[in-house]
Amino acid sequence: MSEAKIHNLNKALRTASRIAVLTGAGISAESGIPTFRDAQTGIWAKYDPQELASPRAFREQPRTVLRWYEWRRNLIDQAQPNPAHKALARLERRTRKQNQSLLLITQNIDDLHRKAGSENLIELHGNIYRHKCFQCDRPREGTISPIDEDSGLQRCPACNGLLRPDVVWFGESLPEKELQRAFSFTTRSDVFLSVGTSALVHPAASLPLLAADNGATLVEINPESTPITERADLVFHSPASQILTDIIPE
Ligand code: BJW
Repeated sequence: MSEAKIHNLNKALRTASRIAVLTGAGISAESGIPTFRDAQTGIWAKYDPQELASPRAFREQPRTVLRWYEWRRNLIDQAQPNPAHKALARLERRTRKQNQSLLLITQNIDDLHRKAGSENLIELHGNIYRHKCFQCDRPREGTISPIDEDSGLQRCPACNGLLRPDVVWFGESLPEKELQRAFSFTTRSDVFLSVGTSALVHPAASLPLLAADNGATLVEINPESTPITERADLVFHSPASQILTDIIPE
C-alpha cells in the first residue's frame, strides 16, 4: 500500500471541516456478518437477499422473510464491533476535539457502529432491533420477535397488521428526515469516505457522487472496484480495518 496515499488521506482528514462517511455491509464482514452480494452461507445461499428484502416477499411469504431476519438477528447478537467500527468512532471523537464535524451514514441495520461508540450516526436502512407494523407503520416498542417459536406471527395491537423489522426494503422510501440530513451534509462535506459498500443501491449510492460533484475529496475503501471507483480521488483496495486503523490508530 502506498505511503503517499495514506499521507494524502491523513492530510485531507486533518484539514477538512466536514467529513462524511458512508458504510455498507463490507465494514461488518470482519465481524462475521456476511455481505449481501458475497453471501454464500446458511440461509443466504438458499435465498436471494434482493428477493427477500421486499414488501412483495413479505406479503407472499411472511414466515420465510421473518425467519431470515431471525437468523440474521441471532448472528448479529453474537457479533462484536471490529477494529474498523472502532476506528470510525475514534475519528468522530477526534474531529469533535478539533472542531470538525463528522457524520456517519450507514446502510447497515446491525447496530455495530453504535456499539462501537459512534454517536453522530444515521441509519439509512433502519435497524434490525426495532419493529413496526407492516400495515399501519406504527412502531412497536420493546424487545420482540415478530415470529415466535411455533411460527405464530405477531400482530399490531392497534390494527392487527403483521409486525415486521423496521428496515427499508426495495421499493420502500428511506426515512425522510435522515435522508434529507445525509444529502445536506454530503453536499457540504470536504471529505467523503465510502467504506465497504458495493455502491449499487440507491439513493445511498448517489451520496459519494454528490460529494464529488460538490468538490469533496472522495475516498473509497473496498477490496473490490465499484461504480464509484473511477470517480474517487483515493482508492484503497483493502479491508476496511486495515486502512482505518492505520489512519486512526488507538
Ligand atoms: C469489504 C470488505 C471489507 C467486503 N472491508 N469492504 C436509482 C437508480 C436505479 C435504481 C433505483 C434508483 N433509486 C431507487 C432505485 C431502486 C432501488 C435500487 O437501488 N435498486 C438497485 C439494486 C438498482 N432502491 C430502492 O428501492 C430504495 N428505495 C427507494 O429508492 O425508494 C424510492 C424508489 C423506489 C423505487 C424506484 C425508485 C424510487 C430502497 C433500498 C433499500 C435497500 N435495502 C437493503 C435491505 C435493508 C434491510 C436488510 O438489511 O435486510 O439494504 S438491500 C441491501 O443493499 C441492504 C444494504 O444496506 C444495501 C447496500 O448493500 P451494501 O451495504 O453495499 O452491501 P453489498 O453486499 O452490496 O456490498 C458489500 C461490499 O463490501 C462489497 O463491495 C465488498 O467488496 C465489500 N467488502 N469485505 C471493506 N473487509
